[in-house]
Amino acid sequence: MGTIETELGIDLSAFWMPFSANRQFKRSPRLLVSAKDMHFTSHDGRAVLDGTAGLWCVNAGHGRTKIINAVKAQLDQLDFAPTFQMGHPQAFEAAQKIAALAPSGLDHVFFANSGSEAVDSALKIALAYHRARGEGQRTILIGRERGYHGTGFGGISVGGMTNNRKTFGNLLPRVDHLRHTWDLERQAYSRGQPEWGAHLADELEQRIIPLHDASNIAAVIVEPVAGSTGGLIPPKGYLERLRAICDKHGILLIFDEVITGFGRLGKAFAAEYFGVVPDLMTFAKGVSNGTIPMGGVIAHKRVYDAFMQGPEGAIELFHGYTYSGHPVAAAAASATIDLYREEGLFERAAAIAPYFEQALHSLKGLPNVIDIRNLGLIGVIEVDARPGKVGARAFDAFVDCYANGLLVRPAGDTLALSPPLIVEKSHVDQMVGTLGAALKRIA
Ligand code: PXG
Repeated sequence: MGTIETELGIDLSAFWMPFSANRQFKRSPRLLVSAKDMHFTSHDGRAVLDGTAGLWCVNAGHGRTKIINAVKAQLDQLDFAPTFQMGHPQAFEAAQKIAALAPSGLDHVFFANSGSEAVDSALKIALAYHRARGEGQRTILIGRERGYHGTGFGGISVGGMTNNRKTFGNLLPRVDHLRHTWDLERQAYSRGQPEWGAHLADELEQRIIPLHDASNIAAVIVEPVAGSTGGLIPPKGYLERLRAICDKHGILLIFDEVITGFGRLGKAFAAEYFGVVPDLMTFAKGVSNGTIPMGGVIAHKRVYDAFMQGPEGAIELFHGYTYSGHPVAAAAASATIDLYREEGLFERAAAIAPYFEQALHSLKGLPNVIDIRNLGLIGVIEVDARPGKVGARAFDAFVDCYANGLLVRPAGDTLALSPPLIVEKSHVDQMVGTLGAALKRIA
């Protein structure tokens, strides 16, 4: 194996980086070596404003003492304990706190270690739920175009990102997709939820159900706001309609709240923000402020109760992970949720969201910008693709921003901003200023 040296004296060759252009990166690395509050420090000693909360996860900002101390104390107290037919206090405590944040009725928390595991867990719970109720023929899963549900086989099957699907051959059978909800012509530069598009939910009842028959469909899974494929904001009334159609036909509705959970929209969950309560909800990322991997599924009481049948000594759900409810992750989650509450961070996000919206939309008219969309502390700038080079323009803008002290997240030809909820107006000004200058420079 060849070695790739950096100024830091670190060999970069062994790490096969996820979702990355490995060769390009290793020729021109961007290493982050420390972080505090709103900033990273780069390997060449520069402060880099974190415009993306890491990967949408560091919602309370970096290096938060309360969480760090909880993790340290937990490691001293109990480093690991099984949760299969055993238990430890931290998992129960974290589950209580998470359930308390969720809309009423979503009362039971199943732990995984990532968003991808959370999604696969939710899909399996949906299938097992119908079986437990004597409707085992309900096995069809409905996702949506441009959905991202992580990288497990379940997640990429219900997901609708071409690049995640095309390479791997075997996807889950018996999956179908709703169309996505973005329409440049009718929605461009919408502030918050677009007015147009609620009727797109009717496709479930007008095309999908007539094709497969409702009695065969287990669940519909959507991100309330599609994050990774460029911040697609649900049209007004769309999620409500999906909920109504699912109810009418006995289909479970799953919200993938891996990005929208824990304050991103200024409420604990998007379900609360939109006033639409799903049957199952996934979470990850912000649950532990990105410190220790954790994810999971919050199940409605009626879903959980359907499993709690039969002999009491029987295992109700044959599913779980060695690290489900890991004590250190659970301690991190408990401390994180306490911190969100003590500092009123969800309310803070809601309070600064209008300023963020105003600032983002000031970028309208810059070279190649074709759309700007936002909700809560999610902001997305869409640029026109360079002919024959999809994604190149956004990637160049990302590199330019990084060189100028700002981390943004490119995805296709979009640039996403999703700052920690502690963001101040001055940070918003810096983000928009740096991004605007980058868009001009790389035009
Ligand atoms: N569901 C959703 C909605 C997500 O956004 C996952 C599941 C998978 O989570 P894990 O923890 O397995 O990665 C995600 C992950 C980006 C970006 O830049 C988004 C994610 C991950 C990495 C980058 O948009 N979302």
